[in-house]
Amino acid sequence: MQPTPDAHHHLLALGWRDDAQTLAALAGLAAGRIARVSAQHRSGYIVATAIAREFPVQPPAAWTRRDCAPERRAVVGDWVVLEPGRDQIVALLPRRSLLQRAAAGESYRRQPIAANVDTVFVVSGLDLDFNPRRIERYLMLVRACGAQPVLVLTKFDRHPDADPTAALAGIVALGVAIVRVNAMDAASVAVLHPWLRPGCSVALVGSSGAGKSTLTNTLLGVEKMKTAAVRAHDARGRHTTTHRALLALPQGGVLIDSPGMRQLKPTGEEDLERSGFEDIQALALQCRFRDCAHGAEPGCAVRAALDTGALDPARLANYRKLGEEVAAAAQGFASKQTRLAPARAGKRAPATRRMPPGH
Ligand SMILES: Nc1nc2c(ncn2[C@@H]2O[C@H](COP(=O)(O)OP(=O)(O)OP(=O)(O)O)[C@@H](O)[C@H]2O)c(=O)[nH]1
Ligand SMILES: [Mg+2]
Ligand SMILES: [Zn+2]
Repeated sequence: MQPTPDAHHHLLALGWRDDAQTLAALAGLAAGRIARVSAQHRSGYIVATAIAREFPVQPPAAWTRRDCAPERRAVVGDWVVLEPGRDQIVALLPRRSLLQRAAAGESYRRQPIAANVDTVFVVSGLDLDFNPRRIERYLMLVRACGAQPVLVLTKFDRHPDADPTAALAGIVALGVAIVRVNAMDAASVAVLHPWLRPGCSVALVGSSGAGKSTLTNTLLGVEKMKTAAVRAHDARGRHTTTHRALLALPQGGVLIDSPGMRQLKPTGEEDLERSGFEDIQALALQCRFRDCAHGAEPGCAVRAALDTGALDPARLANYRKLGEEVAAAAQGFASKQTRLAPARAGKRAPATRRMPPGH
């Protein structure tokens, strides 16, 4: 069964995609039973459907169990199926992408950030927030989920002479779109409209104070999200946004605003071949020895690029550091799986009524 044209139109406004997978999921379901998660709270979710504005719903009991993997629960951006006539989620629809990081600490837990996003705006101020190494880290996580990264550099009005192309040479070479904007000015942020067409979902990530909510409000045309000035001496934000929120834009497309991130750890699932360091990988292929460690070996193309200034040593160091973090995380998750496996097969963890933290 296809949704009625009107319901279909509303689903599109919520970012619905007519690919074969989602259409198959729709088969036999009334449009009112398909909902998109727009917010997550301790006590449950807020969803929107094609026929109703936002309302709260409860997760299935299975999601509230302690041993339920975080990626099996819905996050903002997920499409879910509701039980007819009840404010209850019964199922999670297949995702086309899941942006995630590892939770802070040594627990090796994945922390989903947003589901079904096509594009991620990596938002960074051109002020003291600007940090190419952190931007590289964001790019790696965005590319790992298959979404397209766009680097949005805010506060261009305050730093009109800032030209980050040299500092971001490696990223520029990858063909990642980089835009400089005044996030408070609608004309300036209009450059982002191509990524915000109907059916497109865009998540905003970046440190606190980068201007994610300011940008969200300007694109929405209303002051929906709270914003706050950054600290004068170091341009740090005050963690003004505390919950992720999915907002439908008047011209189509949806935005997911999120709290500023303090720490961005890889999950171990990142593909280093596609992590945004292809320039270094291409150089390494030209080294005389296939297992070149780019140390004292003769014929090392990576070292030659460092010598001519074509490659920034800080970028190379970050590539190595991130590679080590990905490997350590992959190992950590794997050994946790082996530790958990016998326990899982045995008795079930007790059910808890509250949603565990994860937003
Ligand atoms: N002049 C200027 N100010 C900006 C720009 N973008 C953001 N700001 C200001 O920067 C401050 C922080 O902006 P927010 O939008 O609250 O930042 P955020 O990224 O949402 O921060 P968190 O919610 O804490 O993660 C506010 O005072 C904004 O007015 C910009 O492009 N130009
Ligand atoms: Mg904010
Ligand atoms: Zn080498």
